[in-house]
Amino acid sequence: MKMTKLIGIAALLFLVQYDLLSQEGMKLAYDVPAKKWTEALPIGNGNLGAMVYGGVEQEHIQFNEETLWRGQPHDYSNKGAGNYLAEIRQLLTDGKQREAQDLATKEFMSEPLKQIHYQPFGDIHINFDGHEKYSNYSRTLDIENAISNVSYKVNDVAFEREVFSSFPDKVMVVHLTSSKSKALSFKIWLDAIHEDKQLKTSGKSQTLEVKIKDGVLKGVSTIKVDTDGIVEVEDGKLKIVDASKATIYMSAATNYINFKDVSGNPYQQVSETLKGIESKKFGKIKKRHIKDYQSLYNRFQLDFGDNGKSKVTTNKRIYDFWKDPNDPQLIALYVQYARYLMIASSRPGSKPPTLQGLWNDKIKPPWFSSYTTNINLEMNYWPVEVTNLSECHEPLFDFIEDISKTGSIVAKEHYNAEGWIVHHNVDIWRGAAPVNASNHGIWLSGGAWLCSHIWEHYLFTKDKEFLKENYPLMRDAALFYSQFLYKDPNTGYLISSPSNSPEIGGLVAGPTMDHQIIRALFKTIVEASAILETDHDFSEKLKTILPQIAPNKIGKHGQLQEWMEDRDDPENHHRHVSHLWAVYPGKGINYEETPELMKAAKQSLEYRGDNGTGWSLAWKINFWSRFKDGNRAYKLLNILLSPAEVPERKIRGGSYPNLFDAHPPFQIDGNFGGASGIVEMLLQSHLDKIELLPALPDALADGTVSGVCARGGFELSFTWKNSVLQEVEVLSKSGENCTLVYNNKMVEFNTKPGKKYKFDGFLNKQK
Ligand code: FUC
Repeated sequence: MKMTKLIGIAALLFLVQYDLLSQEGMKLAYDVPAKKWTEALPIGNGNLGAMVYGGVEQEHIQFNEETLWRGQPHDYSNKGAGNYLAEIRQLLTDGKQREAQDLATKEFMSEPLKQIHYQPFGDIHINFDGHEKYSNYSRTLDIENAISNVSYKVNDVAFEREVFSSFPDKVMVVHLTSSKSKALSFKIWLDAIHEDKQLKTSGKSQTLEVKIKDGVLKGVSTIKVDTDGIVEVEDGKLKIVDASKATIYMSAATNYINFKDVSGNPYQQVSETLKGIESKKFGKIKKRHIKDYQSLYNRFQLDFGDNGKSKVTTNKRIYDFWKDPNDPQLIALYVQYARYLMIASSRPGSKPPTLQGLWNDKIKPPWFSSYTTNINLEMNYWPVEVTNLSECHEPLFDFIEDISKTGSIVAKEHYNAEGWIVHHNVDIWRGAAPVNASNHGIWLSGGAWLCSHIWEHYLFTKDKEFLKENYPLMRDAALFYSQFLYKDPNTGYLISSPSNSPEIGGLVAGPTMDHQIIRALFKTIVEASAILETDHDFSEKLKTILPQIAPNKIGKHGQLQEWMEDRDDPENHHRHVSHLWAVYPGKGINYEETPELMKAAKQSLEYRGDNGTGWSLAWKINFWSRFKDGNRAYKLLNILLSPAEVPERKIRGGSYPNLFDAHPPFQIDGNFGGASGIVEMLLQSHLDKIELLPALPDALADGTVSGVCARGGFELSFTWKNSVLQEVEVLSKSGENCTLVYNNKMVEFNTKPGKKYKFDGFLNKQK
């Protein structure tokens, strides 16, 4: 009898948990239309993205297609640069940094020196005459369904708008309805801020063609209206009258095929895409969109509870969070929003998200809206494996493959080496040579860092086929470094020279970061070649090189040295914290194997301070989580989730009203890095075991997470209350041995693929 009662209570608790997990309120919500771009709401299908303003009389939807850039196929390498490598190194060895930098500026940089910009594509404008007086306005981004909604009333008629970008059907969709028949009338047209543009309007569709200044790319986009009303053409615009519903489908394409080929036919692509949906009704397209989106989104759920603030508009929540960081649902929303942005900007077959993701409205966007590899591009992908979006990692692997080709030319021309290398910036033409200026452009660990993503994907999925397929990319990167590393005449160690510690201290010999990353790559090759039973000799060679690489060192301030020399300035609050790479995302410095270095790394982070640009704050959240200081990590989260545009705050970094990360200006990396830092508070698996709640902040004392992934091919669900673990379930996907750790308790067990294992809060096995 008693037993049945207990089971009943357990079932009830289970249901309560599931109620908690239903994720109501996973929405960004506003009670006014967007005035600025950073108030508008992003949608995307990996390739076609837009920002929806939600205006009442005038709707504005600014859109992008990811392959519209300036420039043309171009190899940025500088033929003969390698002839100066030895001299630059010698000048650095002799302490003549200025001369080394000058010579490198003159002879070693890419041709041309600068890369090119990602471009906005166009704008959809919709005018609704007579809607100037309205009530009941609401604007949301529903991130459970990936739909942006607008609703309001004019007199007694309710108007609704849904906007989404469909991955399965490759179109953007705007669906408009009125509650009263024939009450919906509007004008719709395309436009663009490009000088060279043309419009053609006929029947129920309009086509925009844009040609990019300073480049060979052109873009074509078509809107097509499906409505129960009447469609006319007036003043070059489509005019819809007497409708109760209307759906606008939009397709866009360019002539870009790949970084060497621009022979595509965008007219044909656009018309084929629109033909593909001709026989489908809006309802079906919406259903397919939601199903596709949720097949990724629903895999991971996170609940920290809801103290009622989820009912407040998102812009106000951000403001309130600054003053009182007590809004646990906002933290869960932040993580899910990052996953939403990832699904919207990185799908198989698409390009990786740029510095601004898929979204850019400027002809000259900040930092070209390209790919910066000395932190930003990699940070974009930090949450992807752990939050169960493994497939979204694919565009980065395609990117690595491209860059290994251009990078092999650079390896040869600049370093007389085999293999491949990429420096700190890459554009759509896959430039791999050092750009901009020698003091920060010549940075050497880009290739190795990118390769760590291949390895991480393998560790999370245990997909041996994937490893086999991508191993040559990692091996060729390692081959480059095995030939590039240089025996420092001053210390006898192998060092990376010339290079820099990202954006601090100029061109130098032997920045700590490079050595950490190169060491990690070599260790990966040793492990991967053993798993794949290949490349024995190369692996043996790397084993002999590894101990010769300059080690991490502790300096006179108790800090981890950023350079070979003990010259760190404790007053330097620079945004980059590159020498802590081995703490996160690397694992070479950790409490178990290298406690002294961990202490020094923590000291370095203390010196750097708590402020920073958006991505810098996000990185620090991950660091403090690895240092197992959840409350400190939460303090950084408080800064990241505070309003970016309140002058009296006097702090850079924060969030815009649409929850986009502010560098400032907008840069998407902080959204992704912030999300990964939050998950890192709950679970860490970098040391061959799964540690639960390793850095739980007091502010997140109660919660449930499900579908969170760990290295070794595991998926976990667990619950905690009053900061104490209650129960855990582990799904083994590949049958590896599993080690769980919580609060100084450890349990090890064998697993079978597809089986689940349950434990109570003391890690006692449950049936
Ligand atoms: C690096 C950073 C900047 C910015 C830029 C895109 O150069 O130092 O802060 O994020 O990338």
